[in-house]
Amino acid sequence: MQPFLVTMSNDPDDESGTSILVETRPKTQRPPLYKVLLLNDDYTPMEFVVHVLERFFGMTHAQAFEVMLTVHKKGVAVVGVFSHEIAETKVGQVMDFARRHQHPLQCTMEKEE
Ligand code: TYC
Repeated sequence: MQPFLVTMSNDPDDESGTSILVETRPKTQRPPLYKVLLLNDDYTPMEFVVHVLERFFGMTHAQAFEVMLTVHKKGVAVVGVFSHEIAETKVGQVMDFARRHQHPLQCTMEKEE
């Protein structure tokens, strides 16, 4: 909605004096959200990926297995949508965990829309 003009006069044609613009909608916008993506590779064991999805994304074993299979078949899947800070943390946790276990698993983030 358009901001509207408020003047000190009751006459709508009175262009004298001071007026203010009244905002009809707050200017604040929602912070952008980020998709966290898990990428397929040929070497990371399926059980390891399932464990990652349970551990860092709060999925049940059944959910984690289903998402892991989607990544395995399609090459990539969105495993969660978060604020920038949380998405960065999740990506870091997955990448650290995979590296510590010497698996090439890749996790990235991408701005939504
Ligand atoms: N493609 C892997 C395999 O056959 C399994 C896998 C699934 C790896 C998902 C990564 O993000 C991944 N062992």
